[in-house]
Amino acid sequence: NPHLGKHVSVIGVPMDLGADRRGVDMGPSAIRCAGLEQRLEHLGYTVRDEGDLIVRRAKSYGAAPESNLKYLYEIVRVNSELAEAVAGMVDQGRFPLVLGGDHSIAIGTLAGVLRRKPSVGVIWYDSHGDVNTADTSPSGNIHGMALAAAMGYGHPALVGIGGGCPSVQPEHVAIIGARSLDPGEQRFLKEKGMAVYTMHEVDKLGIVRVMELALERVTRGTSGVHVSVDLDGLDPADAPGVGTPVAAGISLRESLLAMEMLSDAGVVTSAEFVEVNPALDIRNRTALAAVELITSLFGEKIL
Ligand code: B3U
Ligand code: MN
Ligand code: MN
Repeated sequence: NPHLGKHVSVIGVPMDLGADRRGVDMGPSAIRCAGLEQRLEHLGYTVRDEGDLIVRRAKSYGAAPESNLKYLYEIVRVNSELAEAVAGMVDQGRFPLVLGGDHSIAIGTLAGVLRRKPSVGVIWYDSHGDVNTADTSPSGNIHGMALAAAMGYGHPALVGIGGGCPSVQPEHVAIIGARSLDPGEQRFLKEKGMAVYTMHEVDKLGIVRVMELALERVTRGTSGVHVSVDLDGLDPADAPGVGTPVAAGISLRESLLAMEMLSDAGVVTSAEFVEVNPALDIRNRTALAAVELITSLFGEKIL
């Protein structure tokens, strides 16, 4: 195994404020319960579980009276801690593997990564675009704004997470699996000329061609690639335990192949797996799918 001896740091972020729906805070626990650490160790990695960050999940925390953003300040506080933790892992030469929690934690993960790798590429595997801002969001839920914030757009408190770190550049991003985009998001994605591989492209070109194109996009002019997997990118038949399931998604088989192609490319430097909601799941199926995706991303081969 070419990965033998490599060091992985796992950190859980039991965040549900960005989705404003309970249950997704149990995601890190469910993914650990599905055997993550043992599976990675079996692949030859040295795994350090850094535990979970603390999320103060009381209604009274983190309200932002002057904006429509739900729980803004607590989300900013946790993401700032996450950014510190992730930057520290990169400094120590450890691979940051972040377990969500809702997708708002990508702001902190990317802020931490960007501080050390200012030109990182991003694979955003999701049924949504997550490029709303306070002005376009239909819900006020910050998990639908995470990619925009990481790119420097949105509320200054979100954009400022990580203390003035660089932003993700639009040409360094590939969104894969999109099938639910709000009008403001459609405008944003067109305006910025972003690479969006919707289900139309996945079905028409096939996942292999889509991943080739996406890899080309995220590796040109970048150093390293961050892989952000929202489990709702998968079809709800394979990943039922998510807060906002969207029908007609990417199958688990296609998704495993996508992860294997990312692994084979040898460019991935950090990853996160988010939106697993055990309260909505069927016998931990979605967390088990997440673990299969992770081991594929980390180079597992059947033969
Ligand atoms: N685009 C909608 C819905 C949504 C985004 N991400 C999730 N749901 N998981 C919004 O609220 O921004
Ligand atoms: Mn998402
Ligand atoms: Mn999503």
